[in-house]
Formats: sequence, C-alpha cells, structure tokens
Amino acid sequence: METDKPLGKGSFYLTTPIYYVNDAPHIGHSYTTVAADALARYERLKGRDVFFLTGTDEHGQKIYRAAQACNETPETLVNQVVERYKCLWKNLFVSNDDFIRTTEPRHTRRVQKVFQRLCDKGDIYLGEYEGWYCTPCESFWTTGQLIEGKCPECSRTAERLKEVNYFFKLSKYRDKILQHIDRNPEFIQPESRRNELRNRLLAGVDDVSVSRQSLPWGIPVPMDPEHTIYVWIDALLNYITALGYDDEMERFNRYWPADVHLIGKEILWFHGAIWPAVLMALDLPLPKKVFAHGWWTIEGQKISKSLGNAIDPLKITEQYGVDAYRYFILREVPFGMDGNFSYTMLVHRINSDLGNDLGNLLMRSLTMIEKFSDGKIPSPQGTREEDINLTEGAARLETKLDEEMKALQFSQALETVWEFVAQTNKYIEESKPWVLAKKDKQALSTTLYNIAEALRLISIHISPFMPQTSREIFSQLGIPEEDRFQRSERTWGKLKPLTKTKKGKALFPRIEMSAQLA
Ligand code: ME8
Repeated sequence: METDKPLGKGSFYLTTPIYYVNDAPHIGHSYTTVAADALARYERLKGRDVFFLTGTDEHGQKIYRAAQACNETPETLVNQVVERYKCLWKNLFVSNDDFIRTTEPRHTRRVQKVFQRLCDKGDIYLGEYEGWYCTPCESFWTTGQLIEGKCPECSRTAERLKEVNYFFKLSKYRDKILQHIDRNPEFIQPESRRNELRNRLLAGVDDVSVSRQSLPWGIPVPMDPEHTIYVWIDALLNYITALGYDDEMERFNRYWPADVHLIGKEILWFHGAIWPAVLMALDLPLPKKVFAHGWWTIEGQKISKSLGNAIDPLKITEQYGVDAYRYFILREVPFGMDGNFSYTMLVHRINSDLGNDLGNLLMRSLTMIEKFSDGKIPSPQGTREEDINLTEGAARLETKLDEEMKALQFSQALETVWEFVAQTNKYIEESKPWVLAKKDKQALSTTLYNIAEALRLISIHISPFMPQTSREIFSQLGIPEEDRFQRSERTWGKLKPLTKTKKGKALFPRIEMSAQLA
C-alpha cells in the first residue's frame, strides 16, 4: 500500500558559498543560490530531510576597506548589505533553512573554539609571513604564483605583506587529501576542475597563513587577540558552525557531512584543499561533494565593479518574472561551464520554451477541456497505443530526471522535462481532440484526461525550478493544495476525474524584443 510518508532516505545537507557583503549581490551570486534552491526543492520532493544553508561572509580586509571607502563603520555596512541579500533570496523564492552571518555570536564563539583546538593539537603554529596579499580575493600568494606581478585569480594588484602570523599545517594533510580525491571521484566535480586541483596539490603546498596582524575587523585569535583569524578560515567554518559544531551537536550529527557544497570555480582551492585539511585536523568526515560551477559574463564581459556592468537580479525579475529568470539561468548553461547573460537570449527562452511550449500547452489543453468537457476533467475510457507512449514518456522522464539531478545537471534536467512537454504537444497534434469530439467520445475522454495528467506531472517536475509556475498550473488544473506533492501523487493516473478546471491567464505572454531592458 502506498503511503504519503516521506521516502525516509535520510538527510541531505547542501550549502552555497557565504557571500561577501562589501557590495550588492549580482546575477553570479543568484546563480549559485538558485541552483542550490532547485536542488533543495528537488530533494524535498523526493522525501529527503533537507537542510539548505546560505549566508554572508562579513569579516576581513575587503569589507573593512569597503566600509572605509564609504565612510561607514564595518558594522553599518554589513548590516545594510546583508539585507539586500536576504531581500533578493526572498524575491527569488529561495527556500533556505538557515542563513548564517559570520558576525553572529553563534559563529564567532565556535570559530574561536576550533582555532584553539587546532593550536592545542599542534596544527596551528606561530611564524612569519612574507609574501603577497590580494584583498579582493582575500588570498595569500607567493611571488612565483603572481602573474606579471598581479593576482593570478583576479589579475588585480597584490600587496606586499610581512607580518607575524599563525600558520596552519596544510602540508601535513596534502597526501591524505590527494588520496581522498583519487579514491572518491565524486568528491570534486566537474572532472576538469578536479584535475586542476590535483595538479596544484601535486605541485606541492606550503602551510597557510591563518591570521592577520592588526586587522581590526575579524574574529580575534583566542589566545592572542592582537591577531584576527584569517577570513577564509572564519568563512569555511560556517558550514559546521551553522549546524551547531561543537556545542549543540544534534543538528550537526543529523546533517554532517554535507552532501554538496555548491561553489564557483574560483574558490575551489579553499573548498577542495584547505577545507578538507581543516576537517581532517578536526577528525571530521569530509563533504561528499564539492561542485565548482562556471562563471557568468554579461554580454561577453566579466562581471566587475570597475566595468560597472553588474546587473541587479531584482531588475531582471521585475521585468521578466522570477520563474523565467530561474529557468533561464539554470537552462541556458550546462552546470559547470561558463555562460553569457544576454537579454536577447533571455527573451528568446521566455518566448519559445516557456510561452510557446509550456504556456500554450496549458492554455490549449484547458480551452479544449472547457469546450469539449464542460470544464471538467473526464474519466479515461480505454487505452490506445498513443496513450501508452505518453505514459511511458512520463515514466522515462522521472528516471532520467533522477539521474540528471543526481549529477547536478540542471540544464539537462530541464531539457528532459521539455522533451516531455514536446511529447505532450505532439500527442495533442496526433490525437486531434477537435476531430474526436465529432466522432469518438470515448477516445476524446481518454485524450483530454491524459493531457491534463501529463500537465499535472509536468507541474510536479518543474516545481523545484519554477515554484510559482508550478503552483499556477496546479491551480488552473483545479488540483487542491493537499493533492499536489504527496509521494503517492507522483504516478500516472492519480488525477481525479471530474476535477473542475479553472483556466486563468497565459503563463508567459509573448515579449516583444523591443521591450528588452538592456
Ligand atoms: O568568494 N558567475 O564570496 P563572493 C557565477 N565569501 N557565479 C558567481 C559569479 C559569476 N560571475 N560571481 C560570483 C566569496 N559568483 C567568499 C566565499 S565560502 C566559505 C566564502 C558566485 O561574494 C559563485 O558561487 O566573492 C562564487 O563562488 C561566489 O559567488 C563568490 O562570492
């Protein structure tokens, strides 16, 4: 007997990077968070006990200087900018379970404890740092790593630094990390990034500086408060401090290790080398997967403050809608590759995939149900070969989607759903309900039922990506809230005949190219 209980496949913990609050969020930040949200919603749909964490990285030289530049205290700046992040996530329907700020006491006290423990263990020691520092990346570099005197990551000018610092024994863990990477091909994804990381580790690693001298904006080193803890150590620890490590262990024990850390490719070193080493030093298991996705450019150019081309995602969603934006960023580029944002492509996707394919499917289906069945979903009567094809298509869709979501191939997953949208449109063309209405009422009933049933399943499958559109389709089909997402509702044939449909407005009205923002 089927039950509506969750599948009980256990917990699923996923995270985004915690973003710097020196400046407002742009589409790059929204990309990782929306991808994480789609995954979180998908896993919840599967019955997993999901914990989805995002937050903000609020300490360090970069934020300190940003505050100075606008004559604010760092506290004022971070309190202002964090609201922009929170507001954006709300607007984008992001369903995070927690939001951690690194200035919160629950975080700072736990970071200090971890730092102390690593010192006690002998994995952190006092030394002298001489080298370079890139403030925008908050990264230490050796002379050999600089490219033409510039930061190899962001190509900006690095500063010479000579100061007494605490060091973490990264070198001690190098072989163990390499071994872990080799034994667990799923650990670092995609594969090309794993190879880059491996090569960098193989080339040899130095111990890393984990404190800054006389930088007033950070968490003080517990036994030496003249120093502040290096912002990257502070930040990485959010993934466990948010779970309560290590003074409220219930949540931690329930969710750690993380199933996936979603990050951008530029911060893989921190997540694929430094973070595993810290976890090893703490005798904690490593996250199951770190996925480093690619970068968005805007109309072909890197998103940067100096170019002034960063787009506020709220501007896009105001004009084009939240779900259209979510669909576009996840569909347009295979997860892992770089992509280019252009309004032309956005409008194209809205008009073709969302308007023509999905929106018209709903509209024409409900129009036919109104016209030929008095606005009520008829009972299916008999099964023809074309009906079997459609139900098989639905079953294939579910299996394929599972594989693609497991591999975090969001774009492919959406393509798979759209193959089924196309199959349903084709089913209508071939079944010709308008002809059946005149000569075969039984086949007409079956056909109209099947079309509505296909739409119901489409609505379930798009819900992780486009929650609002999913709700809209359900409500136009007349399906009450309680019948939408239970596990037993996911198989073909669960749509109740005689359901009264409520045709509403077009899901994605056509946008004329001339109405573009840009
Ligand atoms: O690095 N394309 O924060 P951050 C795609 N605080 N994704 C982009 C992007 C782009 N053009 N620009 C930013 C930090 N991102 C640290 C993280 S985690 C313990 C600490 C996304 O504000 C992408 O996820 O610079 C990238 O890794 C992240 O934002 C960097 O955000």
